Amino acid sequence: MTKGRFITLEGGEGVGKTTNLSFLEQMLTAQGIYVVKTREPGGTPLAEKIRQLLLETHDEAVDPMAELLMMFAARAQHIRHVIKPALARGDWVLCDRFTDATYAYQGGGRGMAMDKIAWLERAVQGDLRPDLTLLLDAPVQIGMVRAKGRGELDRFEQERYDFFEKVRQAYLNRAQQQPERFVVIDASQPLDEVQRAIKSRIDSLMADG
Ligand code: Z5A
Repeated sequence: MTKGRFITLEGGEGVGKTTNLSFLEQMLTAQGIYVVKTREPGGTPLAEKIRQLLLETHDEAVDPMAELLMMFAARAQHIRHVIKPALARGDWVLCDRFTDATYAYQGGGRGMAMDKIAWLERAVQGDLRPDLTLLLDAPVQIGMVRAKGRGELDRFEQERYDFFEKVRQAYLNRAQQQPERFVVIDASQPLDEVQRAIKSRIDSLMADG
């Protein structure tokens, strides 16, 4: 049995996570690797219901702590029912966002204390961390223009420009703090350049065994 790998794609809205996750899935599947493609918040029926609650707008203001706890509630379901079983089978898990998004959005964007997030991370995940995180980085304006074509904006997409600047900076800070896990890819490049960079990093991960 091959060793399962846990790969996450991160970045602000519209940077190309979903597009490149599918690219990665095709690339790995063509090499005979079993892949589980999933996303956060979500990935199980219950976690997808929590996602819906998180993304829709409400008449009452959403308390940042309530938002943070809902992210981790969804994550606990996802880890138990999808991520851990897949890794135990030797599959590769490709996840559209994971806990780095919580540090970036709830920590950077909303201003929640990073040590509270770290406490929840340990409580919910134990030792589970991604083997590799591809951070697709682009100026906020570029992602916003790319994402705009999709119609109605969800609760996060309605945030102001400076919220997304803080999110971007928090992601870049995490990448700088954990260079052994993160690869920062310039997502403002044409898609084929982005995918060349992703392929090159995955090739070296596979060569490492
Ligand atoms: N959230 C949180 O707050 N805390 C957490 O812990 C977690 C999440 C896990 C939902 O995430 C929200 O949850 C998210 C943060 C919060 N809110 N926001 N914002 P989501 O992942 O579902 O939402 P998203 O970031 O808005 O994803 P997205 O808009 O679907 O973007 P994307 O997946 O990165 O982009 P895409 O759909 O692949 O590409 C967008 C368009 O750009 C598309 O037409 C592509 O063809 C095009 N594209 C992609 N790459 C390129 C390049 N290189 N050149 C030109 N065009 C490109």
